[in-house]
Amino acid sequence: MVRKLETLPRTDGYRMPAEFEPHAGTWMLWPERPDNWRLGAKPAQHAFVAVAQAIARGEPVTVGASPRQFANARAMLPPPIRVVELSNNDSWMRDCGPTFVVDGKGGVRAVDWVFNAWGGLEGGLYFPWDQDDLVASKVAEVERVDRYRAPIVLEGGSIHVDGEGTLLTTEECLLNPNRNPGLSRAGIEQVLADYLAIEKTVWLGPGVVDDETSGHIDNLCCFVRPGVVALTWTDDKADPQYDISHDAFERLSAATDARGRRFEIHKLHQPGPLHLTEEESRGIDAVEGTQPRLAGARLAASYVNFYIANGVVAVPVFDDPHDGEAIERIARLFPGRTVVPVPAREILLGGGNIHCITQQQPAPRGA
Ligand code: KQY
Repeated sequence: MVRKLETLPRTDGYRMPAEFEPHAGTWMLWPERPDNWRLGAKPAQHAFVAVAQAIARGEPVTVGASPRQFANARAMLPPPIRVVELSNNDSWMRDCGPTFVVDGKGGVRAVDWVFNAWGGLEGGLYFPWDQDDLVASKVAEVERVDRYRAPIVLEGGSIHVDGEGTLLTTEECLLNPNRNPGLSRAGIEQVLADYLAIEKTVWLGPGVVDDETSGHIDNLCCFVRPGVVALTWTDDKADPQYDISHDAFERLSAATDARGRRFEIHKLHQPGPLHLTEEESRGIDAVEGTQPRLAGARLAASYVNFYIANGVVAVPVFDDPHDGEAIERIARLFPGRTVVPVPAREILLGGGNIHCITQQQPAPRGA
């Protein structure tokens, strides 16, 4: 029986492991909505297949697809990738999927956050989002893991942890009134402590320019290992990203983590800036209630949105002059893993990237 638990993960001995710890597998969702993905989502579907294939080099991958798209997803994805029917409103498993926690004694459980499509009726990206909000509980059922329903709105892309008690996030997102208007900074830190066993939250300010998630941390800065982070960067003073990245650098330089370490910060120069083309914009359906995608809009492109899997790092690339340097730097940061560059512009056009469409399920630890 899969239980919905009323206790707290931390008091039950559970913590959120880091992404770079061993995985049992990766969960994804299949893109289809034509008001977010151009040309009926066909180019995005090919990009998602490439991401799934890159990750499957190192661990099992499961892709959830709606009843309408199940047969197509099954046909397009290689046989080793498991496809399960899973209703959804869109394909951002990082944000609507579960955050898994482990107890070091072989136990794995799921934290199921409230999801409101990045802001609900005040700046959210679509309505309804009811099927997305059920995804975490359905994944927990499929995996037979007990689940905690957390009392706050939170997307997985808005947090990164080092597995040793430190959490990175942004004020732009977690303090945004369209997420948890009744909760103070201290109140949010308490929930992160209770549900993920976090001892120290490190707050950065705004996220990447024009990131429609309200500045998710997973596009700005991530852990490479405890005490070591990668930060998106630009040296162009005329770019609004310049002040954002420099502010993040200063905050990180002044901070210590839960173990008292100072951060080693590695800069990854951003691509572009990249913008939506006229042709790309024309391929996206206009729908009332969904944010329009206008030609010329800046895309929130960042190499930091990579995904760390067993033996593999899947890195978004954009056919951009900065791709090569980003791949080299990330390869140096992960000496024990193969860096797999994945052409990711089609994912970026939907508003996120590789990290946003994946969710790790940790391997049971200490079993
Ligand atoms: O980047 C993400 N974590 C999600 C982006 C959602 C975009 C919805 N159109």
